[in-house]
Formats: sequence, C-alpha cells, structure tokens
Amino acid sequence: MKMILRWFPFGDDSVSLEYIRQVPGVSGVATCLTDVPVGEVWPLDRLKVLKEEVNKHGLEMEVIESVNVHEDIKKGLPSRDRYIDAYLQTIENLAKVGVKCLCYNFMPVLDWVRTDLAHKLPDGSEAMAYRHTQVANMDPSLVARAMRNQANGFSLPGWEPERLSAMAEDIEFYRHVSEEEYWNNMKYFLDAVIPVAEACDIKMAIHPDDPPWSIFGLPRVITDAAHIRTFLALNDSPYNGITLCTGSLGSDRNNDVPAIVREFAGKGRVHFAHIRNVKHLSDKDFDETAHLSQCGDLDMYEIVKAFYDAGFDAYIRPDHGRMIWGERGRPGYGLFDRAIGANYLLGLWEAIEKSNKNKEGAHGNA
Ligand SMILES: [Mn+2]
Repeated sequence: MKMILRWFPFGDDSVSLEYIRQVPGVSGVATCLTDVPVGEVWPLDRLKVLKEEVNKHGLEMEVIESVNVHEDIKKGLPSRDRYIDAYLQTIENLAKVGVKCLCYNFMPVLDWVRTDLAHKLPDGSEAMAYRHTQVANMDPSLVARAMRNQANGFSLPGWEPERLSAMAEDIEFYRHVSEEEYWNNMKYFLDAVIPVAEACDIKMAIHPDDPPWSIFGLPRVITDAAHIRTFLALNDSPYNGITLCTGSLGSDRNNDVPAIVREFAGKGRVHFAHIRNVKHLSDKDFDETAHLSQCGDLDMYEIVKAFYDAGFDAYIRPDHGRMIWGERGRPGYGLFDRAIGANYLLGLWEAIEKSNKNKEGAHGNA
C-alpha cells in the first residue's frame, strides 16, 4: 500500500511539494495537468517536466487524477472517436513517465457537487457540505457559479470553465438518454481504452459519482455495489477498476462501505482508494468531517481492515480534509487536516498489520 496526497502543479496549490514530503509515510502525489482542455492530448514534454518536479522533491508520480472524459464520449456522439483517440495518446504519454494508475469519472455534465465549501463545523473548522433541497431548487448554472465563487481563487478540479459553458444544453440533451444508452456509451469508451491501458500497464480507476444519486435528472451510474458490479462486467479486464471513494459512496447511508471494499478490493478491482468520513444529516444531506471514526458515520477501522484483509496493494490518499488552524487554500485540499488524516489511516494500517502478524505467529507456534 502506498499513501499519497493530491497535489496541483504550476502554482495552483497552496501546499508545496516540500511540505508534502514532510508528511510522515507519504511516498508520492496524485496530480494532473489542470490546464489541458478536456479532449486534448496531454503533451509528453509537459508530463516530463511535471514528473521531474515531483521526483526532485523525493516523491513519486504514479497516480494521475484526473484525465477528464470529453462530454461527446459520454453522450455517444460520432465525434467521440476523435476524443477517445486523444485519450489513448494521453495514456501512452502517461506510461512513458511511469504512471501506474489513472483516476477518472464518467459523470455527465456536472462533476462533484457541494452546496457549501466552507461550512462551519461545531469545533470552528470548515468543511464541505451538501444540502439536497438547496440543489434541487437551484438553477444548475448557479450551483456551478456558487462552487466557483467559494474556491478561494484556485481552480476546482472537474469544474473547468469550458465544461460550464454548454451546461444548460447538455442537461437538456441527457433528458433523452436512457440509463441503458449511457451504460453503452461507457462500454464503448472502456472497450477502446482498456486494451491500451493494459498494454501500457496503467490501471484505470473510475471514481464514483459524487454525491451518489441523480441531480437535475442526469444519469448517475457509479453509486452503489450493484452498479459497480454492472460497471466492472462491462469489461472484465483487471485494468478496468475503480477508485473506491469512501466519502462519495458513504454519502448514501444505504451503502455498506466496508462490505463494498471487501467485495471489490477482494477481486483486485480497486486500484486507488480515497478515504474520508461523512456525517449524515438525512438521507441526502451530509457534512464532510475529520477522518476519525468518531467524527462521522463511517467506521474507519472497519474500512481500513477491509482493505488490509483484501490484500490491497495499491494507492490510498486521505480524501478531502477540513480547513483548520487558519489555513487558506483550495476547499478540501489544505495540508493540515489531510496530513492528520493520512497519519491516522497509516496508524490504523500499522495496528491491523501487526495484530495480524502476531496472530499468524501464534498460529505458527501452535
Ligand atoms: Mn473522492
């Protein structure tokens, strides 16, 4: 298992690689080129510069988060082949700089959604929060604008400007796309991408929809165990896997997150884990919280144990953190709370690993 942190390059992050290097137990970053428009090839020369920068600080760049999928691919338009070709070239370029895992999502029109990016928790810290009625009563473009206005001047991953321009038309388009057609569009993408990912030895890791339910009537497909099963069956290669985001899946209180970890990590189909906690306020309202089990509704011990027991040997990052101790930065991606989260998770891992080894030792002597 490798513990990593997400990091945004070229001055678009309040957290430096120097600081990330000082977080105990962190071996690398999940990063990206935020300024390449969706659908274009990520240039090899820029990836080389990025890798050099990361490596110079004693960190690895084995995970990319995210290469976004062009909307025409999700819509199944004839122009998708051109964008898929660009995606394949990007994968080949990523392989040339040693990338091993690629996180992406297949959410139509909207990426992740929150209603408040700096919601005050009782202890005075700030976390991201979601209130469903607020979203349901809002014009989609206002949701997007509200999120961008709260981003403290940083780019918001998944909310690139070009994605927002055609939002109303895109939402209208999907009114005529059935869930089955949407799955077919996904399969078309996977059947093109997975053989290349396999040849390049890059594990594809789709991120669940966040939140894991439909917004504005749009298809949401990676939401629970049943849908993940359907997704993995679209293409059986082990290179077709998931990013298991405990906070996204855990926002739906019907999802048994440790059971989901056991099932899919057990099959070797989890290539990246995002671990964070959430507090449910109702079926569709939640606050993000500190990672600790007692701070939210997810049992982090059970989750980490499920990964350990499954023999998980890929990448984990503490997902979003709160803003604490006066830190200012990109919502969800300050240093302090993520560093605490990473070390809490590493502590759980060490305890579980050692207690397992002791048990094995005891058996061996018997
Ligand atoms: Mn996540």
